[in-house]
Amino acid sequence: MLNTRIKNDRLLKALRHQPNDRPPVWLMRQAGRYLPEYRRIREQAGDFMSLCKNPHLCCEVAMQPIDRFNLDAAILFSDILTIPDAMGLELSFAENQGPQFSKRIESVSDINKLPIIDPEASLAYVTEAVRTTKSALNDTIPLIGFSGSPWTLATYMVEGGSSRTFPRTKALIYTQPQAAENLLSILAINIIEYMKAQINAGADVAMIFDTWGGVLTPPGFLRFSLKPMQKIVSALKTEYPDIPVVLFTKGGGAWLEDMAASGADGLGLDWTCDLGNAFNRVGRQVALQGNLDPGALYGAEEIIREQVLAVLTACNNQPGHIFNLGHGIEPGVDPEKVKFVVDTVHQFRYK
Ligand code: 1CP
Repeated sequence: MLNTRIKNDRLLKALRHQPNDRPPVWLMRQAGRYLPEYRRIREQAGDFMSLCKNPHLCCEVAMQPIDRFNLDAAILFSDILTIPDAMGLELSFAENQGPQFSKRIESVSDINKLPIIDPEASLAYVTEAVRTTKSALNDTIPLIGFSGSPWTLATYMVEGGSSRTFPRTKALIYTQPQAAENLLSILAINIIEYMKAQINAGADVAMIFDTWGGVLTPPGFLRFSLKPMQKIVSALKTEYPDIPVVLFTKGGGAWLEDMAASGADGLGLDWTCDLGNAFNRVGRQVALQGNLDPGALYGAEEIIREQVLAVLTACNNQPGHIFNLGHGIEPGVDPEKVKFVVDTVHQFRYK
C-alpha cells in the first residue's frame, strides 16, 4: 500500500533513507493542551475519552497543529490506552488526573481471561478517526497511526493507571515471568490487529510508543519489551512491507543496535541520547527521529535556535533524520515557541 500520491512525502523519504531538501518535522503531542484551540474542543467534548470516541473532533484536533505550523506529518488523535479499555479494563480520565482503570490485572487467572479483541468492532471509533483525518488531509502529508508497546500497556494494566516506580509490574516480572510473557503475547496479538486496522483505514506510518521500556534492565528490556515489539514489527512488515514502522523507547539509547535489528524502519530517540553518536551506531540501518529536549521550549528564541541547529546538524547532512522532540510537548509551552522551532527547521537546508 505504498502511498505515492502524498504531495509532501519528506517523512516517507526520510524513513527510506532517500534524500530530502531538509529533514521532515513533526512533534510528539503536537495536538494537545498547550493549544488554546485544543482546550476549547476538549471542553466541548466533556471528558478526554469522549473526545477520543468522536472521530470528527479527533480529526479537528489532529488538524489544529497542521493548520498552525505547516508540519510534515499528522498523527492520529487518540491514546495508547484504548486497547486495554477495549480489553475490558474500563478506562477513565478524571479531570486533571492521569488515566485510571476500574479493573486491573491482579493475578495469573486475570491474564488468562484477557480477550483477543477485534479492533474493527471494539475500536471502530479509532479506525473511523483515521479515515476522517486521512480524508481531511487530502494526501497533503502522511498520517501516522500508533499504539503503545506491549510492555508500556502492560504497566498501565497491572498498576491500574500511571506509576513512577511500577511496583506491581516489577513484582510480576520477578515472581511470575512466564505469566508476564503471556500477558505481553496477548497484547502483541491485539496490537498487531489494531495497527493493521489503522493501516487498512489509511495510516501511512505505524509508530509504537514504548514510553516505559527504559525502566527495565538490559536483559529485561530484551525479554519483556523488545521481543514482543519485534513480533509486531515482523507481522506488520510481512503484511505491509511498504508501511514504515517506527519504535520509540524512552530511555532506550543504550539498546539502539538491538532495536535496529528488529527490522523497524525508524527509531525515536529521547533527548538523553546523542543524535550524532546514535547516527554513527545505527544510522545506516534505520532512520532516526528526534531529539530536541522538550524543555528547550521554555528557553528564549536564541537558545531554542542553537538547540534546534545542534539537532539538525548532528547527522552531518545524511538522509534518514526526522526532526522531532525527545518526548511530548508539555501543556505549559507557548505555541509561539513551537512555531519558532518548526520555522527554524523549515529554513534549514541540507548541504
Ligand atoms: O485532558 C487531556 O486533554 C488529556 C491529555 C492527553 C492527550 C492530549 C492524553 C492523556 N493523551 C493525549 C493524546 C495522545 N496520547 C496522543 C495524541 C497525538 C499527538 O501526539 O498529538 C498520543 C500519541 C498519546 C500517546 C500516549 N498516551 C502515551 C505514549 C507517548 C508518551 O507521551 O509517552 C502515553 C504514555 C499515554 C498515556 C496517557 N494519556 C494521557 C495521560 C495523562 C497519560 C499518562 C501519562 C503517564 O502515565 O505519565
